[in-house]
Amino acid sequence: MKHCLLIISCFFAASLFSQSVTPLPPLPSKEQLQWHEKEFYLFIHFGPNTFTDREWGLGNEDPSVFNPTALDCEQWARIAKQAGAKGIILTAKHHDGFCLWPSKFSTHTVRESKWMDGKGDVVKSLSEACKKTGIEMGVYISPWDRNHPLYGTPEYNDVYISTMKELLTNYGKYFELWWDGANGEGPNGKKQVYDFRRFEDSVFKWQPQLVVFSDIGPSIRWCGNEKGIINNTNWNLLDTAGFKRGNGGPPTDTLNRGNVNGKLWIPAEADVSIRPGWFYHPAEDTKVKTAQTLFNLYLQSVGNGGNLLLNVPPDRTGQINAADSAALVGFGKLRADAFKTDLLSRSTLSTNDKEEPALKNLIDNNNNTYWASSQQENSEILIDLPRKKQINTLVLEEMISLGQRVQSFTIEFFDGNSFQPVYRGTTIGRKKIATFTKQETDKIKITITHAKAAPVLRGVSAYLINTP
Ligand code: FUL
Repeated sequence: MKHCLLIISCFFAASLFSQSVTPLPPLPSKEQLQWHEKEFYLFIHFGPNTFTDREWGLGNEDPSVFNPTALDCEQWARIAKQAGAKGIILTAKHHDGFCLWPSKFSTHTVRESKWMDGKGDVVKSLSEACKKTGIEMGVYISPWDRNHPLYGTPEYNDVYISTMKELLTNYGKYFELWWDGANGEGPNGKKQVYDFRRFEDSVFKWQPQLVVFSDIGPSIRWCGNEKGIINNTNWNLLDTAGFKRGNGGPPTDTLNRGNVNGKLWIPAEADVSIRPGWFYHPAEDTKVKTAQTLFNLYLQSVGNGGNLLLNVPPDRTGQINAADSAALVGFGKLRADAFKTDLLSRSTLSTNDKEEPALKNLIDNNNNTYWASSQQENSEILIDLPRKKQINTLVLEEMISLGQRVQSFTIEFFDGNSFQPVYRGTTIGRKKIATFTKQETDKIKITITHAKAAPVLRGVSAYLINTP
């Protein structure tokens, strides 16, 4: 028995560690790797704009306009969980400066509102709800503040740091901090010169595990549009030298694709709203994106190796509207159904490279195991299915902890006589969901035609998904 256990553990150790690979920098941090695995989470835009029907509040709104009649953060968290979202990022402070917690550094907060007689705290309620539901929380803290009297002066940078400290040291850990690039005028008509270097040093001091979003990172980047679409070619790498957040940022096309030889690991996040606006507007109740539209956005964001940040703005009751929650839950079900049955299980794998036992790691459903090719170009993976299957989707994953490598690949299906191309792709990264016209086959050939270094993949799977 002891002998048997030893053999089993050697076997696992062998498949886990048999191939030693030299990492190809730049590499993701531990926190970035954890972030990549989240794939999809919600954005919540909520505040005075919810009640005034605006997108950008002016900052001079009477705080009493903020008065949700039945705020229920547990409902947000429950729906998020049901839809398979891994967390919620809340606009704790949007451009109007209104703080959804009773900040000591502002006089424009929930404390000054009529909601719960000024005793409420949305940040606290959401952090409790997320803990209870088992999802993570993040915060959006707008640097642009149209209310604060010091905005536009060097002192405002201190105020902004104190505000962030208050949020980051009183409510537990967040997975993500969101810095918006917008930089308009404050109440005194002046724009702020932000001290982002100090902001960065400060936030990592209080919460070292944070991933920080802005147009150019430091941890994750904007994908260059607010449509939820990341380019088919998507490098997790970016060059930021000489660029600023907001107007001084890299071209949006660069943000959408990354830089093939970028010096820093700064992957793309796709932010998009389930409605036309970011905040709730009653007139948009009939314009909520359908579950199928959301699924297509998932294919174009997560399926291109990035993450999807989907905004779902609560209505004036303080709850997610029925139309939005139905679409969200439908979206969750579409994903679960689409990727339930991997059609490659029990297949036999071979390669034109060395006949590696590690090849089976590609279909072992284990994110920690991988197969490393020894050749940089034209590495082939041949998959023999036990019988013919109809397939219209292949999911490929690189072992990104060792760097992003693949530059181009093809997928071919055997039609009885020869292999015929069904898909030509460029990058893979953390995940590539390659979709194509449904075809039947029992042999698939994947060729990694070009890579920056010999490719290292952690998974391949195949599906027949419902397409509209
Ligand atoms: C933009 C903001 O100006 C919008 O109001 C919204 O918050 C969006 C997510 O980011 O830059």
